[in-house]
Amino acid sequence: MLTFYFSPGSSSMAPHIALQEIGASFEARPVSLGKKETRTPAFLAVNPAGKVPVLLVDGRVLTEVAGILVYLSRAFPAARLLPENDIEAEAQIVSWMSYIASTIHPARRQGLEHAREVYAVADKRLGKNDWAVGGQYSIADIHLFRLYWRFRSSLGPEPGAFPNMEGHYARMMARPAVQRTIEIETKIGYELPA
Ligand SMILES: N[C@@H](CCC(=O)N[C@@H](CS)C(=O)NCC(=O)O)C(=O)O
Repeated sequence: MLTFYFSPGSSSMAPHIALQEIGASFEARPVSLGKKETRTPAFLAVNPAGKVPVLLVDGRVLTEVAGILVYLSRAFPAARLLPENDIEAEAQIVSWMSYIASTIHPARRQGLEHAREVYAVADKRLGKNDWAVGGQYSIADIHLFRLYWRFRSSLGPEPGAFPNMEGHYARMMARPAVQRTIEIETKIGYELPA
């Protein structure tokens, strides 16, 4: 039994996309950032870090986007969100997700110039490849997409500054799981800081 705590458009959007990709049934627990529900005693009892996403797996707590993505990809191998029997590809996925969590995620808060530098590195690393690792769609793509989706409009001014990230964004937006996630989260309503 999976229980998913999420807030529309936030970090939790990445595992939400993965849940839609694998088609797993789960109990959805929307959390309002606007009402500071991540700071309530009830939520802090679940995740002392006071952050979404949280996935309960038969009541056991799993936090952090990367951890939840790895769990979902391994628990539902038929969705092929992680390459099988390919140590190097798996390590590349961990490498991307470490960079995304530690460097891309906090970048916008550190100023526009810094964010643009960080996305330029991601753009170069992605190169002309359709997907982040080994020519196959994976959890690294989902993680990468969510942050670009969130900050894309604020990275301006020049259009075309991140051509590879833009191509990746378009490929992601074409996926039914991404469209479904956005539709569900839009209906609940975004409460993202400007
Ligand atoms: N390192 C965490 C970051 C999660 C995170 O920053 N969540 C934010 C939303 S994007 C949050 O829940 N903030 C609520 C708060 O700080 O009260 C992860 O990868 O899951």
